[in-house]
Amino acid sequence: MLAPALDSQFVREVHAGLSGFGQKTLPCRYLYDSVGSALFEAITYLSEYGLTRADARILQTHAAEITGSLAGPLAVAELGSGSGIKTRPLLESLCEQQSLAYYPIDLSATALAQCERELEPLAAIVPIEKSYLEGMSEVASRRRAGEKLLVLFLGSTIGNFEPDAAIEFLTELRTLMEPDDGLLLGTDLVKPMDRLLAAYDDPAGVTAAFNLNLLARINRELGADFNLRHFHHEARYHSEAQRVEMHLRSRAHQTVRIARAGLCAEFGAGETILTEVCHKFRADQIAGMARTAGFHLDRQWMEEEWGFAESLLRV
Ligand code: AVJ
Repeated sequence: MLAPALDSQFVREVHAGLSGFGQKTLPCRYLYDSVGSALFEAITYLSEYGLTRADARILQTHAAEITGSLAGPLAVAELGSGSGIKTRPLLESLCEQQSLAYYPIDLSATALAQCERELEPLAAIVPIEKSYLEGMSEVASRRRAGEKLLVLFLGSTIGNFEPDAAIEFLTELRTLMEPDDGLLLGTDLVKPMDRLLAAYDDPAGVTAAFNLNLLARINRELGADFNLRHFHHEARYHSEAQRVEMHLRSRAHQTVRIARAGLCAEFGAGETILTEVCHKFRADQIAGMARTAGFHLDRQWMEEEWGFAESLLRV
């Protein structure tokens, strides 16, 4: 039998999220183990999920303009490095003028390694295997005097935060930046409900597999006995809150044992676990969010076909 290991953060968060009354929930960052990251990568190729391609298209089309608005010696930090493919045009446009330091920050060593392979010759790559804010403190302590910093927060990951938490996060981030530094923030825009639901519940079931893998991961890492066939993926859109929610719905009343968390979690028939929230934005809301967090909106680029905005915020 596996001994409870309540000291690990994963164990603590699974325990907190699945015990007690009220909405059960699991933090969305645990979706991205190696299986989950591969499934997310597959999602980005689905015709129903245009977000990543829209993000990449803006960076591709406007790279010179984006980097041109930050003159002088520059270092680049990226929150959530991913595969690095999207970042390539920005680094290409920057490395023409200077030798460049690039700090990808990610909790996944696999993602960092992939991103290093993808971008190797373009910059001096310093991978940082930490959470976003811890990684950013490290970047702050490593940067050279007189060097400006461009922070990339792409892919609408900011949408995974509750609105208050997003402001809090951006405010924290700003305290780790210096005057004239830039933050390039990618945000998915509000669009018709049917398109959003198709994007988060694709007919091939890739998103369903991505979501269910979270339970498989808990089985693998925490010695749990989730039967994945007893849950199903559900995407909901709340138009007032402007957010998509991903849930895992229990098909029947059941009890699941999570050995390493020392927990037997009970699920009623139809009860759900909330696994991710993805807020969508109106273009005019981004400036307000930036201002509340102590940034100002310098420039904004739109992708109209899917509906995505890239905003350059300045400290
Ligand atoms: C990686 C956070 C941008 O919210 O759209 C994709 C994650 N979840 N399909 C998003 C995701 C389901 C994605 N982000």
